[in-house]
Amino acid sequence: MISRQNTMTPFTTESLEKALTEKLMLNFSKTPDEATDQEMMRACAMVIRDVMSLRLVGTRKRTRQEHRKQVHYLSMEFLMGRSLMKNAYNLEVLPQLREALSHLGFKAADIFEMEPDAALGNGGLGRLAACYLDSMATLEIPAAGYSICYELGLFRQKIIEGEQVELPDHWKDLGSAWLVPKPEEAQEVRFGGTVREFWDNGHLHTVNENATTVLAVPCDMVIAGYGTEHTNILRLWEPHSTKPMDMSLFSRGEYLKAAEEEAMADSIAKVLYPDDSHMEGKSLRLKQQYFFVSATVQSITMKHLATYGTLKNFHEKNVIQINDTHPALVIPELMRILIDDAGMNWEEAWEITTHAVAYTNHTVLAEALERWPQILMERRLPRIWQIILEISNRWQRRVEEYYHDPAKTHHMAIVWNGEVRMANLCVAGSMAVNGVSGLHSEILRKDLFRDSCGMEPWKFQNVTNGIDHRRWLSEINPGLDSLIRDLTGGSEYLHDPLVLKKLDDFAGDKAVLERLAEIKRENKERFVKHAKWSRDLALNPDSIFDVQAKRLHEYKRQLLNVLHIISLYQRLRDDPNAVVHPQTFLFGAKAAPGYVVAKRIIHLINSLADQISHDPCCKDKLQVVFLENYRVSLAEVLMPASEVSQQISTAGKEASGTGNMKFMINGALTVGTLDGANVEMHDVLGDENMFLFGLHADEVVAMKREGYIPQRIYNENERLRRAMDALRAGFRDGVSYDDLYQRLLFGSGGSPADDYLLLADFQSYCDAEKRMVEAYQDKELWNRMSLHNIARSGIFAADRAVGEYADNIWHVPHK
Ligand code: 26V
Repeated sequence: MISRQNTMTPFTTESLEKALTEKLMLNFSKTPDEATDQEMMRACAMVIRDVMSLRLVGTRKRTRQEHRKQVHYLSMEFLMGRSLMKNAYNLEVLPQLREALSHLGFKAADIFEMEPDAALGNGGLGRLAACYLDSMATLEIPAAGYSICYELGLFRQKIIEGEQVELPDHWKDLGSAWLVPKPEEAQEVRFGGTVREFWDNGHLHTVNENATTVLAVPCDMVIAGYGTEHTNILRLWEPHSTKPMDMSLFSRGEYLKAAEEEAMADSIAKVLYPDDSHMEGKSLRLKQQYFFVSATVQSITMKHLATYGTLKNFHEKNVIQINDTHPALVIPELMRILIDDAGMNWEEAWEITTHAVAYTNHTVLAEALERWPQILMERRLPRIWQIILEISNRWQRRVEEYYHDPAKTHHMAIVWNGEVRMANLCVAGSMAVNGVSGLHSEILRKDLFRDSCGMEPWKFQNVTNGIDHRRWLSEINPGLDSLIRDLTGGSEYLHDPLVLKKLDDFAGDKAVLERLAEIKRENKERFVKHAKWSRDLALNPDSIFDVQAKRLHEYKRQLLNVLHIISLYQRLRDDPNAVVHPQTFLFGAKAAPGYVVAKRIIHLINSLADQISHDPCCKDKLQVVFLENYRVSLAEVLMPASEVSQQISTAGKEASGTGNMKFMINGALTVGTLDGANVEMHDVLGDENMFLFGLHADEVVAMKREGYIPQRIYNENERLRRAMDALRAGFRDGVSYDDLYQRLLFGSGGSPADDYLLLADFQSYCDAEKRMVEAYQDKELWNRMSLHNIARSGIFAADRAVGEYADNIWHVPHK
């Protein structure tokens, strides 16, 4: 353990006012009176950034002087969201900033609202990376994140006539205030060309000739820890063309090459791939991966060489954590540098690589596992392909010698049938492989990687995901934060989230439970206002806020939620005078633009919302709302206002989930299956503090094995049948959802009938929802359950998760 550094508050309200005024003058030639909200937002970013930059110098110096081991976290995605409030919070100047802004005639909330989300990610995997950056800095681990500086972030979603329309997200126009370009640290990345080998002085040399070169320029985003001066960076690589612009002087060959390089540089970081569901062998995505991986490994090895003069101890001073297989090319790229540039032999290079790289798996869905066509690798990355093939051959020999079983050789193969299987490459080339929840890690050991685990069991670990509890509780839910401080005697929980457990002691304290209910009520009202202001939605704060917010994917089963709502609606139609507790079902979800079924489900939710809102029998009883453009900044107002959290994936499919944790820490109760981290939530909460339903993971497997026939359930369950029949008939907008009906009953597009077992879990789900509504009638019971949820959410803090990575995988000290 390292002792905590003393931090000095970098600003008083007065000094902050002065700094902001100066920034406005120097950068925009404006006084505070003349400046727009936008200019003020940028001035704030610059002032805060200056403090963090200064601290970065100190951190870097200490890391170098003390020869500390460094963590390099590689991810194609970092879903950062907004940074201004977060950074001010971490520097502990948020109150001063609010006050200074108010003195200068601005409203802090309006200024924060000006900042665009940096949406450089799709969903859970990208947001996890962002939360971990915060914890790594807070735990004083010398670390850096690496990714691509995409020109366009994840698309903006508009709903037009019920359907999703994707619009470009030009986040950099205003979001670049946080980026510091470092042209002097640029790296060259080579694509294509041919590999030539030659002997010199008894050594075999390999050179990549006639390659297309792209310059990678780092743009660094400074990451401040909370309550520490320790500061890290997120390094986003930006592609540039290497050739000078004077084309007229070039011979024809060079001219064409220059044009090609320019085109490549222009395209490579244009856009984040908005698909997190289906692997596609797109050449541009492979280029993106190699671009940021190669630039990163070159930059890390170069710095290591500058400090130590050798790469022989690289693995002792560096660890490279890869976020899913997307950065898997680090393995052959590091091998290339060690062999081709540093002159090592294969065995030595392999020893170093396999002691430097660690791999986290984030999905077991076959269609999302990366497999690249061999031909693409051969053409685009000829030297890397040679190295992958050699890794594959050596690995295969080891497997054959160990198992003598062709089935296992096949299962564990890296290059097979004209494809490169990236997950197997990662397992072979890493020192550690981890899943992201207990159940998921067990599935990796027993199923996806069973044979690798049989051969190298020591590699396989679990690190259950965690969330940045400072952002997802303290920063966004000030009411709850202050209750926690009152009950736990201070702000200790910010550094030690397990302190939240103390809240359990107040389970019998009516005043506390009532205060908790008031806080939720205020947050609901805040959300109602926000929805009115931003979308002109009219929500009823007296209703239960029942929320499913996550990417749209069939395995997450938004459609199961919809079927249940349809059935509630049908009951109201049958008996318009029924006394029911008013419920508002809120959905937030983006669908991958090419995922047709997911987009149909979004359309369905909107059709149903429209139907219900036009039916007088639902007034003040039932409402369905689709929240357009769900993103980090919307989640920040939604989570504190939520009462019910829908975590209803088919058991065995959701690796962990992290939204589940954000709802829990804000006091929402979960309706969920025993999947992903829900299992561990249930371990700490018990049956009495959540609403479990549905098949367990092993039962799902057994049911599929025995031949699952959804039609039987349809025929036997009248409630289900009526809800499903409504899909065929459609609603008042006249759109039929017969395609979804057919898909559930008979299968479609090559996928089997009801692949995600919605029908099998339908009744059990309805029962759980009923129990939930009953519990809601008993205010005291509900508030007590809510309190227990908050109290026991501490283990789902990212600080705990990052601490486990540091102890068990990275072997680096931390606070
Ligand atoms: C997958 C793919 C597959 C095809 C190529 C493009 C692409 C891009 C992103 C992804 C991400 C899929 C994996 C993922 O997001 N997993 C989620 O990771 C969360 C953090 O560990 C976890 O909580 C979720 O359960 C898991 O679905």
